[in-house]
Amino acid sequence: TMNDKAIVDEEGKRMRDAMNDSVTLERAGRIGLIRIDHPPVNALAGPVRTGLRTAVDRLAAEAVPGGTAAGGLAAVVVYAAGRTFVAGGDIAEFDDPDYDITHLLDTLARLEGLALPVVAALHGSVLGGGLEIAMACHYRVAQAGTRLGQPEVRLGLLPGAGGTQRLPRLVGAGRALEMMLDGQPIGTDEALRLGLIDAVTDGDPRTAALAYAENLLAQGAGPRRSAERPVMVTAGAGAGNEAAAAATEVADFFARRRTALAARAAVYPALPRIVDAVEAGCTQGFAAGLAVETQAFQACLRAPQSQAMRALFFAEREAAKLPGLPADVALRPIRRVGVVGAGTMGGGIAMNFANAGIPVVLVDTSAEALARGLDIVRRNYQASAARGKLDVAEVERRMACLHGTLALADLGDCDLVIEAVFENMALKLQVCAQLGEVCRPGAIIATNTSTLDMDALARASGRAGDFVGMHFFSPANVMRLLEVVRGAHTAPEVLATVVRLARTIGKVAVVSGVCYGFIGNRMLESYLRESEFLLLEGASPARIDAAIQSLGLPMGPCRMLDMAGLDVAAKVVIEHLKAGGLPPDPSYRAAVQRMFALGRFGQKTGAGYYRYDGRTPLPDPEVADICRALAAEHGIAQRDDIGDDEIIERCLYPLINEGARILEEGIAYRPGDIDVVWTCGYGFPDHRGGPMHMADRLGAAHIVRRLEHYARQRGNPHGYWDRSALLARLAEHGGRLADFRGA
Ligand code: 3H9
Repeated sequence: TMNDKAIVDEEGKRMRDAMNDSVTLERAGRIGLIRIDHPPVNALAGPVRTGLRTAVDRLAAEAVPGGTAAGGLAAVVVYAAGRTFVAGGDIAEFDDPDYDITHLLDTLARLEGLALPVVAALHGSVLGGGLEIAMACHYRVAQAGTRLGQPEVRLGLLPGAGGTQRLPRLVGAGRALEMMLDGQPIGTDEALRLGLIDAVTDGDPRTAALAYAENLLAQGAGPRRSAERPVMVTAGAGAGNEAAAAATEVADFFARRRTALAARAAVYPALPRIVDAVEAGCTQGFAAGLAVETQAFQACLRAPQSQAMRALFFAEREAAKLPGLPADVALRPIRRVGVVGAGTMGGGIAMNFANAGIPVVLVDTSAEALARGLDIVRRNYQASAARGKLDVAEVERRMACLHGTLALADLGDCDLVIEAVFENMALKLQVCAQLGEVCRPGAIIATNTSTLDMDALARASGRAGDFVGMHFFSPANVMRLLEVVRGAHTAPEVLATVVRLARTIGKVAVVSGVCYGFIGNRMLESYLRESEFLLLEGASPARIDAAIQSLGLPMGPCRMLDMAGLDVAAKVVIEHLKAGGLPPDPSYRAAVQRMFALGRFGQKTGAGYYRYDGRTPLPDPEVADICRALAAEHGIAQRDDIGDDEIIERCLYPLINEGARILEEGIAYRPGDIDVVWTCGYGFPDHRGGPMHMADRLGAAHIVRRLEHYARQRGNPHGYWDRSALLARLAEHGGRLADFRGA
């Protein structure tokens, strides 16, 4: 790994010496610097790890406490080039079955073991392995605005480069556990308070760290090793309670943490392992704790949950990449946004932009509707403020971004206008035509429709090139997903602008082609179809929901529709029927339509698939009667042998099958996009990676066999069990959905 890129000054001293392309040794007087440069985020890829190792070896050889005129080094600074310090281990490498963390652990131990003070110069995102390097240094200086954390748990992992040992020794076991269990990074203010960093600088972190090191040398300060500190079990800073806690107290402390995690431990195995590693480090010392960490880290790397979560990490980032887009496409600036319709959806959409400081013009047809909409937004913000999540001044700042008006003409200076009026074709056609008139040339016009023909709306606007779908999910200010719908004529730069804007407002955008329900609701339809057939066949709502929830979804289909409103759900079915989109099957989604007819709208009317005591769903014997009557009407036999497996397979496999069709048809660009839709928009559990990832784990052959089984068992007059060509092909020839790229 060593090469000869040494730069030598007049006196023959090396000033820069490349270990490899990613790590360079520099010197500034008697201070040696390790510079990490591995774009985009300095992740700890192979070359960074080997470069670090060589650099630390070299520094060890040249270390001379106090330095010498001949060039011996007196202190070391570790810093990184580019937009951030090290953002963590290289997640892409974790799939390598030979990935081995022990060399890095050894390098960090030797870095920490240097006989010279070692100062980390931090900026950007000091995450995971990045924070672990920083903690192996003796002192830490961070640029204001730096984020520090151990987010491994979000990838189904635990810190694997000593984090479970050094973090508790720096900030106390209590806060360290919190940071590792929720994965949320902290800012420099808190890091300073906790003793995780020693100084904050507004300037260049390298310069500040050099000055800090000189200062240490002037004071005669030496190494200060995290590993040699005791673990404080009490909360608080390293400067906290120095009295050692009694053994029973310690045992109790960890037992309480374990109990609190018990419910989630089965699906997030990293959680209890974090507690194990910290406890071992606390009771048996650094080396023993590290051994527990290493073993747990390697086990988690191979666990299916982590593989799923890592795949999602990359899928979320890939979703923003638009295939076939010219590299030089110029995005349209979005400085001002218009929203038509101040209802729940419109208000929620407007909030996203106000949160990001983008001015919004909110239009409605009556002063009352407008006032009501703005009032709901204000109360929403005030509720956040009351929970301590928002500054009171920030409430006003955001409200000041919102300008209500009754005149569509006031949208003339907006760069993007989103219509969020009632889901009715005639109304939307009219609004889109008006927007085509009032919007300035070059403005983007978007519709929030979830079911209507977007291309017809685009034509109505007279500006199909400027037209795009922006399908927000309710509540629009909360849900992370934004389906961006690509119409037949949507201009590439319009699509790219909206996808980019989604990121600005904190959404994950997934592009969908035009079809009924787009990616998410189209797949949902087959899931709801089967759950309603199961109701007719005699499975209770509680039974169905429990089976689905056992997969890790927060709610089964019956609870979900009760919350969303069975009236809303039934109207969608009825409209679809009117538009000729349903199969000629009178039993198709008969349950939801009957509930609607009976005035059982769900939670809001106190009864739907369940009856409600406040918000608590209770089984309702009337529902069984209703389903029995419906089954008799439609000649469906009721059974009492419907098990969890059948419920799961019948609800999920048709959904997966529909996802495969969506790929074949080019509606979604990639399988990962579908997984992002389901995890960010529908609560599909991240530890299963989404329906397409889950399908690959089950295997296409298995799914196809089960679809064929149900086709035989249920009959297949309406093609409900027809296999998608893609799944059938994979079942026959092998291969994974994950490798599918483009029809
Ligand atoms: C870990 O550290 C385990 C250790 O304890 C033990 C082992 C050492 N690896 O998000 P962005 C790519 S586990 C590989 O769009 P941003 C990303 O895919 C890790 N690649 O930028 C994208 O690539 P592309 C713990 C990574 O500015 C590009 O960088 N660390 C990694 O919005 C830009 O990413 C984490 O979990 C990585 N670690 O946000 C941090 N990170 O351009 C994960 C990024 O080809 N990363 N990439 O699409 C993040 O949270 C964000 O990326 C970050 C920047 C906040 C850093």
